[in-house]
Amino acid sequence: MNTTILGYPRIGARRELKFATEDYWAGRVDAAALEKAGAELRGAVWTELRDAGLDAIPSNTFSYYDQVLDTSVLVDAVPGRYRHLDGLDRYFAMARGVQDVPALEMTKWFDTNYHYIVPEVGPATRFRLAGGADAKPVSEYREARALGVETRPVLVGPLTYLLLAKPAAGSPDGFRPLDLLDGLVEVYAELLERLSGAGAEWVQLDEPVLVADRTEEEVAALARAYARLGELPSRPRLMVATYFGTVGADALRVLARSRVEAVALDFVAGAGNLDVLASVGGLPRKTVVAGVVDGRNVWRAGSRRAMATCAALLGLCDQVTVATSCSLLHVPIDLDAETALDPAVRGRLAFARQKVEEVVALGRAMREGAPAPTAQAASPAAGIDHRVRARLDMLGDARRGDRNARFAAQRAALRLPDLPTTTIGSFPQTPEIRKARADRRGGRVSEDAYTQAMKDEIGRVIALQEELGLDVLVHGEPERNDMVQYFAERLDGYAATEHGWVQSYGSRYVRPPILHSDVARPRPMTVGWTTYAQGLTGKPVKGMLTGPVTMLAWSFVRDDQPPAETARQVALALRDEIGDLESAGIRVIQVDEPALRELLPLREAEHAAYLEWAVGAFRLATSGVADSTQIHTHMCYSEFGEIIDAIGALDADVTSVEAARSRMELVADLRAAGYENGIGPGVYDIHSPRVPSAEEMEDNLRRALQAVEPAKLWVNPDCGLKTRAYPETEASLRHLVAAARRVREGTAT
Ligand code: THG
Ligand code: ZN
Repeated sequence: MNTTILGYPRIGARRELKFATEDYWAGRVDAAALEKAGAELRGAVWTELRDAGLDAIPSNTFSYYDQVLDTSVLVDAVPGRYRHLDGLDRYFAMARGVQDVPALEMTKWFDTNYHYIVPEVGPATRFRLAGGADAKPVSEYREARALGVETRPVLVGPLTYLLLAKPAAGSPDGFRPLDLLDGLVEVYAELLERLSGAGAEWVQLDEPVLVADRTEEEVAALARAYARLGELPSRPRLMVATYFGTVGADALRVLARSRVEAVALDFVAGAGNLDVLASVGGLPRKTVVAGVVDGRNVWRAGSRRAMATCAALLGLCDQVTVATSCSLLHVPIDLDAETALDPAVRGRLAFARQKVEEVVALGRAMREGAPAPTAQAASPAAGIDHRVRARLDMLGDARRGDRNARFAAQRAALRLPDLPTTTIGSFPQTPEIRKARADRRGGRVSEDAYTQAMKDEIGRVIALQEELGLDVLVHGEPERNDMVQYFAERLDGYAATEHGWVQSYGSRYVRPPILHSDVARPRPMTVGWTTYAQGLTGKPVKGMLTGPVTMLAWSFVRDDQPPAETARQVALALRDEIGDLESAGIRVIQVDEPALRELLPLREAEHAAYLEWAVGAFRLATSGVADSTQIHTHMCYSEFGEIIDAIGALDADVTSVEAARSRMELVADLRAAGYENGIGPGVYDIHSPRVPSAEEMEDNLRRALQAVEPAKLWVNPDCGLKTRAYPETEASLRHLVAAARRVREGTAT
C-alpha cells in the first residue's frame, strides 16, 4: 500500500525559519540570505521524507509566513495598498503592515491554533497567475526535482480559498468572494498545465471547507470548479484533500462523479467518513488517501485500528494510500529532541518525524499483510487519579446563586465607583523580566534571587497602577511565559516539551504542553504572587487564571476520553485554586477563556453539545465562591455571533471583551442576547503603539452607556499589554482613567 503525508512543518527543527525571517525584518540579513535559509529548509524536508521511505512527498508546503497568503500572492489577489511594493517586501507588508499601510486581517485556521492571513477580494479583483512559468508551486517543484526528489505540489483549493476570503472594503452589498470562482479556476487551470509541463504527476488541492456545513450553492460551485479542472487536456492527476472532520455527503458525491483521481479523508477527526463513503457508493475508480495517523495530536497511532480502517476502505475504492489525517504543520518536529520526558509518557508519543515513520510502517504492514512494527493496543491507559474522579462524581453540575444577590454583595464588599477601571492582566514584559525568567530556567540565578526580582517587578506594577488611579489592580504576571504553559507546568497530568515548537502565525510559535493523564493540582499555583501584590495595596487585586477550555485548546490533549471529561478535571484544579485565592483574601478573580470560540465545532449540529460542556467546565471552576467574590472572564475576539448565549451562560459577574475595533456594538449585542452582568468592552486597541486620547475613549464609553448602566460598565483596554512598552502603556492608561472619571461626573446622580 502506498504512503504519503499531507504536509510537513516548515519552521525547521531548531526554529531556523523564525530566526531567518526575524533577522530579515530587522535588517540584519538581506533577501538572498533569507531565501537561502528557505531553500535549505525545503531541501532538508524533501530529502528527509524521501529517506524515510514515503512513496509520495508533498511540496509547496513551505511558506515564509502562511500558505493562504502565498495563495493570494500566487493568484495576484494583492490589494492596491500593497502594490507600490514588490517581492518579499510586498509579501511581508501584507502579513504585518508597514508604516501607514495596515496588514491584512489574520484569523484562525479552522479549529486549530494556526492563523492564516485573510484574503481580501472584491468585484474589481482580477486573478492572474503571478510568476507564470516560475510561479512558486512550479519553482518549488523544480527545486525538489533538481535534488532528485519527485514531489506532489500542494495548493489551497479554489473553493477553500474563496470561502476563507472576505469582501474588500467598498464591495457592494451582496457581493461574495465565491462570485469570483470561475475566474480563479482559470488561474488554477493555467497553474496545473504549467505544473504538468514541469513534470508533476500529482497535485494536491486542499479543500478542508468540505468538512463544514455547506450550502447547495457552494456544493454546485465545487462541482463546477472540479469539472473544469478535471477536463483539462494536460494536467497532473488531482488529489482533493479534506481534513479536520467528516466530509459532507453532497460534496463527496460531487467528487465521486468528478474526474479527480484521489480524495483524502480524515479518519481521525472525521469519525463519520467511512459511513459517508459507503453512503455515496464508495469511490470505485479512485484512490482514497486514508488519513489514519493523527496530524494534529501527538499520540502514536493505534496500528490495529489504522489497519482495520485501511482494510475496510479496500472494498470502497480502487486503491488506498496510507496517510496522515492532515498536514503535520500542527505538531512538533522531533520527539528525539526531547530529553526530559517521563519514559512512560514518551512511549505514547509521536511527533512529525515519528509520524512519518508510522505511515511508512503501516504501508509496509498493509502491503505484507503482517502486523506493523509499531503494533500495539491504542495508547496504554493514562495515569488515573481516583481522588479526582471521585470528587468530580460528587460535584455534578455546579452553578452560582442569584445574580442580583451577588451584585449587591460585591458592591458592598468592593465599594467600587461606577465605571470601575481595570486592565486585563499582564503588564509589559520588559527585557529584564524575560531575562530573569530565562536565567532561572538556566539555573544562573537562585530561587531566592528570582523571587525577589519578581516581587520587585510586582511592587513597581502595583505602585504604577495606584499612581494612575486604577480601581481593580493586577500583579502584572511577570512570572508567566504563556498563559497555558504556566499552569501546565504546575499541574499533575501535564508534561512540557523543550523543543516542541508549533507555528501559531508567521514567526510566532507556541510550545503546547501535553495533557496525558488525570489532572490534579498538587499545590497552589498563583496564590503567592497574588497575595504578595494584595499586601502592597488597599485596592482589590484581581487573581488571574486560565480557564479550562483554553487550557485544552492550547495543549495536546489525551484522546482516550472525551474532552468534556478532561475539561472537568482541569476545572476542578482551578476551583481549588480559586478557593485558595478567596481564602487568602482575594476578592476579584478573572478566569480567561480566549479560546472558547476556537473549539466551536465546524458543524452547527455539534455546537450545542460542545457549548454545554465548555460552559459546564467554566461554572464548575468558578461556582465554589461566596456571593461577594467577583468572578471576571475575558475573551479576545469581537465576533461572538454563535457563542453569545454561551457567554451569558458562563454567568461571570464581569465579562471583558475585545471591542475597540468594533466600536462598542457588542455591548448592545450582549445585552440584547439577555446578558445582564458587568461588561468590560476594551476601550482602546492595544495592538498598535499609538496612544489613544481620553476623548476617544470617553466617546466609546458614552456609546456603551446607551446599553448598560454605569455600575455594570467596566473600563479597560483590550488585552495584550504584555507586548507593549511602558511609555505608551502608561500614557494610554492615564487617558483611560481620565476618560472614566469624566464620564462618571457626567452620569453622577
Ligand atoms: N498562547 C498559546 N496559544 C495562543 C496564544 C497564546 N494561540 C492564540 C494566540 N495566543 C496566538 N498568539 C501568539 C502570540 C505570541 C506568540 C505566540 C502566539 C509568541 N511566541 C514566542 C515566539 O515565537 O517568539 C515564543 C513564546 C515563548 O517563549 O513561549 O510570541 O498566548 N498557547
Ligand atoms: Zn484577549
